[in-house]
Amino acid sequence: MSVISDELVSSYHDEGWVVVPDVLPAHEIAAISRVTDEFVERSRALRADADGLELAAGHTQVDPRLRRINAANTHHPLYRDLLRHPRVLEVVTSLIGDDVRFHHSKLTLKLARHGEAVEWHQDWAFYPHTNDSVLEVGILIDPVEAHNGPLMVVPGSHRGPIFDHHSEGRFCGAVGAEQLGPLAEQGVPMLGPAGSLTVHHVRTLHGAAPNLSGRSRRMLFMGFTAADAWPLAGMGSGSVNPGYLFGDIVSGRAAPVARMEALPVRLPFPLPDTLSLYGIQNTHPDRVFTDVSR
Ligand SMILES: O=C(O)CCC(=O)C(=O)O
Repeated sequence: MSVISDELVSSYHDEGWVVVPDVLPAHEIAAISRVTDEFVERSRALRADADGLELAAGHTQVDPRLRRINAANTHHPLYRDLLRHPRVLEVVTSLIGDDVRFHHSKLTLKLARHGEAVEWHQDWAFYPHTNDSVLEVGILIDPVEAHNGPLMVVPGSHRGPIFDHHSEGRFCGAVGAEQLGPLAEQGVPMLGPAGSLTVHHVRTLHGAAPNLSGRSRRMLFMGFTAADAWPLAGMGSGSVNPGYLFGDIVSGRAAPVARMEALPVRLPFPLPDTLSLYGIQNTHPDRVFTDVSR
């Protein structure tokens, strides 16, 4: 039986997001969970962000607050191997075709009681490509429920405009509350048991409230593009994953041509001087979420 049904494939194309249940078995999730716990243990020794490991405000040796592992695939073979996991790739190829390039990965921990919000944004604002056969997969390491800071999406927004992610001439990687208006209330949470996969389209508007519950919400995100989608400009085109222009084909074949589509594009210039999503978004004066850790 296929990992993703035809109904879910159609739903992804119509709505710009989908949750696929039962993709990874419990023993694989348990192994990912153990490795992730080891990173939290290791972070106790850190006083500041280091080597792609990002710490949240209030981090101490006693109360470690590792919030993100950037370029997770470079940090552990288990994370790396998930890029080519046959069941993950079956989902991805069903949605963007057989020829696929890996774009980036990151693990967000959203630990119990202090997991930070992520402001509403479209990934396309960070890294527009020649076409939008580009998506982000999230592996649920923990069950994601209504109260542990689920990622929310605005259905159908992948067919709409690209919002302005700037304020006062700075790229802030976030859409302000005033610009969002009622859309900020139209987010649908992507919920599911551990081992499920969330998928959102690169143009889908998404964001996440802080995790104020007693349960962590750890997710490993991986971005993939059709092999003929080439980056126009922006973040992640070299700084996050220097090899990806020339390699990282995880399914099928490399495409020596770019497929061009007439799509709305806003460029993330001037590029911010930090790669931290939280750091960039914190510069927006009109944020939607109130975050206890800020
Ligand atoms: O961790 C989350 O809830 C969202 C992360 C996200 O949207 C991003 O890093 O672009």
